[in-house]
Amino acid sequence: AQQRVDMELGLEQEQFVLLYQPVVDLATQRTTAVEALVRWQHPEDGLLSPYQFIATAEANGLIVPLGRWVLREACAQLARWRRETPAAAGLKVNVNLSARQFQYAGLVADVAAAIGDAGIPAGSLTLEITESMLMEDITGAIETLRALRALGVRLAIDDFGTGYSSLNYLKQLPVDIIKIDRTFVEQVDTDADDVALVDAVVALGQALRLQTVAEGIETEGQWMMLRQIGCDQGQGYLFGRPGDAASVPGLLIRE
Ligand code: G
Ligand code: G
Ligand code: MN
Ligand code: NA
Repeated sequence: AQQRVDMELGLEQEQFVLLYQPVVDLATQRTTAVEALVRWQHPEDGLLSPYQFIATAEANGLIVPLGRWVLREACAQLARWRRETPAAAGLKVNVNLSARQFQYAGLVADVAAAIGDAGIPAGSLTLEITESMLMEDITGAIETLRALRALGVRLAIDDFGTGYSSLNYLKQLPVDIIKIDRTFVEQVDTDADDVALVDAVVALGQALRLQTVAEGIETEGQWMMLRQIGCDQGQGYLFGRPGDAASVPGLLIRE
């Protein structure tokens, strides 16, 4: 209960911040997108990770206003980069949605307003959802995904491989991107089973015309293997840790 009051105050007083982690093209190492990752600069407890407050926000309902803030701030920040940095012209921004936010009836209107108010192209926003969020109510989920896609935003399945989506469902899902969970990437340079698994997911992505993104790349060896497998893009400490908004133009100019 205390965290709810704190969180409402935190939203009012703008205590939440977004960090941005680069998503790179695995062939060229160019940054194509950044994933927005929320933190709470708590007045007493310091910088809190989403693991310390997202579940509570889901439970007490504040995830909807918090998620709306994340969405609006990420879109507004992309607009700032686009105004200030010529190299940001094609940059995309990824925003994570939570389960309750995905089920919220006002989501599509919130997304439309965030894009419209920021004045960014709809195609420069990618929404990340997890398999488990989709599987709870597949018919309703497909409807929401269609409505979001009709706005022109792109959709990614996050943490792919850790949930329980059947191939039959995957085929029906109107999504654009599969993000391969980092548990499969961890040993992809040393474990033949993981190579086979990632290879199969990339082939699946190609068959369904979805882009593939590998998460959690920390070593050159993992990068090289993923490139060889044909994975399109990647994200991880090797390419960049989550950093503040001011760190992003440097990622674009580095090329
Ligand atoms: O950034 P970090 O690795 O600490 O993120 C931890 C978890 O929190 C990840 O699963 C990530 O997807 C999730 N997360 C980060 N930012 C957001 C956000 O803005 N909204 C939601 N729903 N989840 C987020
Ligand atoms: O669930 P989601 O994929 O959105 O989670 C993103 C989380 O993964 C963020 O909290 C981010 O800090 C973390 N992350 C990003 N890159 C790496 C990495 O290379 N290694 C590890 N261990 N975590 C990472
Ligand atoms: Mn994510
Ligand atoms: Na993920």
